[in-house]
Amino acid sequence: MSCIFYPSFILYLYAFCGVGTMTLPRDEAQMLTDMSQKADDICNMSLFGIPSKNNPDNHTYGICNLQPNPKLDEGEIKITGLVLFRQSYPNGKLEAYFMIQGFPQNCNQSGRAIHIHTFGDLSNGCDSTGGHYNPFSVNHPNHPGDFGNFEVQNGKIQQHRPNLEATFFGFYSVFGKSVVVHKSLDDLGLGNNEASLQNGNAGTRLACCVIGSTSKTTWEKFITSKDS
Ligand SMILES: [Cu+2]
Ligand SMILES: [Zn+2]
Repeated sequence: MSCIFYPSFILYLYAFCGVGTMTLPRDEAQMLTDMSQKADDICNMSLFGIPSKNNPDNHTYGICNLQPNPKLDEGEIKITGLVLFRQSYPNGKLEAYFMIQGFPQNCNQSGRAIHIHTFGDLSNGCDSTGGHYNPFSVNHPNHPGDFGNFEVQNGKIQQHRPNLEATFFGFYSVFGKSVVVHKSLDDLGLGNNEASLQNGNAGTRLACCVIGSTSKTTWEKFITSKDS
């Protein structure tokens, strides 16, 4: 249930329209379905400023344009890249392509942690993005944006991740939140200390970006048809 108004809308129908006590003809059932989807759309627009689906192919697309953390020391590596997201409305799973560059060419063995953080606030570089987005008050690595570790090859991360737990729809939408790329491996909660259960001891925030909406055209520009 993605909308806080939606349950009251359905309750209204039951209480005042007697919907729960009769079998509806197909046209009226369809009309109710359409109305509830419209209510959900209005809710998403008013709460998050985005349509539930921002493209006619029933998908919502998102983009995050990674920039180096301006708070890093002078000699630190400069990471840039794109994360492209796609999710079908209303029940599809979020998927993402990670296209990130700037790692040393000789670091093929070391993975890097990537997460969704709470705030889309880059006013103090990546340091103002807060901790991991944790709407259900659970331990790391069970946050919806805990993407885990990414293998670096030839200085780059090029990975597709389907079936992500984060979502674009409803109250827990990750639009406007941030993606952070870390310098170290994520210990996935196995570090035997408090920080491990909060952030996986993933270390310095190398790069970050705010997740915004984008078009199918942009998705197709970067993702070839064989990939999608
Ligand atoms: Cu993080
Ligand atoms: Zn986490």
